[in-house]
Amino acid sequence: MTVITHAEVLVASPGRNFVTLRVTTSDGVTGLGDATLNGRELAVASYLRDHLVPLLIGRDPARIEDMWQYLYRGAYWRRGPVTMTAIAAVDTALWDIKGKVAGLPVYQLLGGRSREGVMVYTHASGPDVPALLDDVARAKELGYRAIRAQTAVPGVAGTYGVKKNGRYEPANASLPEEQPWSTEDYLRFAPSYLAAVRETHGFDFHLLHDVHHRLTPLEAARFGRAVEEVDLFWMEDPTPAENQEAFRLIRQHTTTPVAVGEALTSIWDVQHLITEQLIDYVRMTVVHSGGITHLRRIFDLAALYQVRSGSHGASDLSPVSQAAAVHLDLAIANFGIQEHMGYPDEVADVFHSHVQYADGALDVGDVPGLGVEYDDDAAARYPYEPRYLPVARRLDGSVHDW
Ligand code: CS2
Ligand code: MG
Repeated sequence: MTVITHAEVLVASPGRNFVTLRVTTSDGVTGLGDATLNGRELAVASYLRDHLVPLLIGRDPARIEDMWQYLYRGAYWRRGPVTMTAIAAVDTALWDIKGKVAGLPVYQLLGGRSREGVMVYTHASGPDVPALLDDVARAKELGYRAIRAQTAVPGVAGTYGVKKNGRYEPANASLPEEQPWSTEDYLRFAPSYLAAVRETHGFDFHLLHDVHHRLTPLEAARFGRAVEEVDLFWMEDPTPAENQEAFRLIRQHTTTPVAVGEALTSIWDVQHLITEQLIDYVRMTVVHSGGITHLRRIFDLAALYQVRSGSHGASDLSPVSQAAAVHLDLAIANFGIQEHMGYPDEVADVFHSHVQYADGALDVGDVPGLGVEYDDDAAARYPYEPRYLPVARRLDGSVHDW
């Protein structure tokens, strides 16, 4: 019988930190899984190295569902980003192995293509409205059919989602940067710049906006109403998702579609959001939600309620996650949209991926497995460096949700 003979936890920082699990079988087949948890990378590396890798050795790599149940139920302690990211890494690596053994791309194992390519949204941003409008023009020229628009709130230094020197990388400091926040200023300003995007660039593309957990339920309801005329594809994470009742209140006041999920990790975290139809898009990822196996289960539940997928695809999800997401997006019936933020240039030195962008969509080739290889020699040139996400403080100095 083929068994898992070893599993390595690879930590590298090509422009930003990534944790990768590589599982090897007795037949010499390897599979990759992303295990990156932005700003808490080494916690997952330890969970894998110290607790999961010893459990993998000698097990059958073909039993993906059983492995998921074994690692999830076997931990006794349930859910949470560290556990679910570690399980995701194992799960994704086993799908990669299964594809390579079968000689098929992973999307074929998931039921085959439901579509030609995966519609993506990219980020447009700028320090002020004219710069944002130019960036939207740039994205349109690149063929994107869906664009997320963010700009800095005047007087609020360091607003999330805005590029610096041509790139947006939120985990930018060796200790968390503290950024000011003013909900009042944001609420006054944001609807007007989204309207400016429509005035300048029209309605022939999907416009998205990330609220990044900043509002109270009533503020989010007001915001959703204020932007109804700009026809948002979605408003993302309008409130922190721990309080799920909030979305019922938002729904009562606005028809602006709602997307939630990047900080959630399991089907139980979104169960009521989905079954009570409080959201329109479930925005979880392979890496933080227990892998392909578990995210497929979430998307299938969502399909029963006409909730569509909208996978998180920020630069802190490695190209292994990105490839896994695209395979899943290609296969599921209720695909909505996939985020495509892009990576620092160095990332391609370490991860050789077959995911390709063309005409507003991502696709994978017909390479068996996920279609990503890891370059150890290149990775050795990029050692881990501590990097943290920022922390937000209101103008009176108290901590806010970042
Ligand atoms: C953002 C992310 O892509 C998004 O929608 O919310 O950039 C998020 O801030 C990071 O993934 C956090 O690690
Ligand atoms: Mg977001």
